[in-house]
Amino acid sequence: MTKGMIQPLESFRLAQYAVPIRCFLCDAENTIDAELCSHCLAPMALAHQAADQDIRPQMIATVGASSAGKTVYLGMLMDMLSRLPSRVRVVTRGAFSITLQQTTVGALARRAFPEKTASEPDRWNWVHCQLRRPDRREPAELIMPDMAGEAILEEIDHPHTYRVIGTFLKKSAGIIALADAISLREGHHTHDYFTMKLLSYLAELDKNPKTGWCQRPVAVVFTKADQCPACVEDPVGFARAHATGLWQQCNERFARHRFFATSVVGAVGYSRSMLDGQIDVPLRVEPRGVIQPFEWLLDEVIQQEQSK
Ligand SMILES: Nc1nc2c(ncn2[C@@H]2O[C@H](COP(=O)(O)OP(=O)(O)OP(=O)(O)O)[C@@H](O)[C@H]2O)c(=O)[nH]1
Ligand SMILES: [Mg+2]
Ligand SMILES: [Zn+2]
Repeated sequence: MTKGMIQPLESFRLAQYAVPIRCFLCDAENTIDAELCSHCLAPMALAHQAADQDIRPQMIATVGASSAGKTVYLGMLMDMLSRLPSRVRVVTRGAFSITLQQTTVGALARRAFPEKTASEPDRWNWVHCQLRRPDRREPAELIMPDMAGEAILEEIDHPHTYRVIGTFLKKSAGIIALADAISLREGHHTHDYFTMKLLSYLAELDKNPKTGWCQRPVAVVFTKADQCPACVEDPVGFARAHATGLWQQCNERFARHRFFATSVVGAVGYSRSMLDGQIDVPLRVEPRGVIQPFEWLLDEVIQQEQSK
């Protein structure tokens, strides 16, 4: 026998679905309880958080081929920024903004590198934070995702495959382009070609001579500098010698660019596993040149914003 019961309809709840929430990135309309944008898969939390702020967040893209070191760099950057209150005070927006830092630092503490980022945008970590610096009155509000290198390449080669990447790159105020210094020094050009493709893509994406990519700041960062001291001593000379195409493209197309070198670990050992073959083991966490590219880019972005 089925027991009779009263089920309230609560049809007033439907009213809130009549008011759409626009995605912060692509402006598509979504329902109030959507976690990810149905059009581009960006987290809808960004739209909710941005709606509560007076300052419009700036977007900064960290890009590079797969294994360039994006996850390790971004995770360490956020960790360092959160520990330097005399230089900058960071307030993260939303609990999800801490996951990247937590995953990276957690892995390094276990003497491992974080896992390769999944290609699916719904599995990426996004950071939304506010930065206050003692020398600046106005805080900066930033959004930075940790995208997968393979997905970025796919979008560059076949635009609109990953709408979230295309839209994000179009709207970004500046870019940190990472390239693996060890691989460049050894004459492998994957990272050189990737960055050249990316810069060509950006230059075509927004050609406006005043607000387009030709005027936006580009920080080219050589990663894994612990294994490549030459790129620390002279990053421009290293670019000219080992990434000539990239160096030329920066000089010809991007008025505001600078070369940097960075490393997160001090030394790397190797172990062998039956399943994965050779595995890199970080022996010492010894960050160098992590904050400088970011600080330069932030200053440039703020300057650009003020000149509008
Ligand atoms: N020697 C050295 N190796 C590093 C450093 N940072 C990263 N690596 C190596 O580079 C690998 C890739 O780093 P990730 O940060 O995962 O690379 P990614 O750019 O996020 O790659 P995708 O997620 O595939 O796009 C790591 O597993 C390490 O082996 C560093 O500072 N020094
Ligand atoms: Mg990654
Ligand atoms: Zn969207």
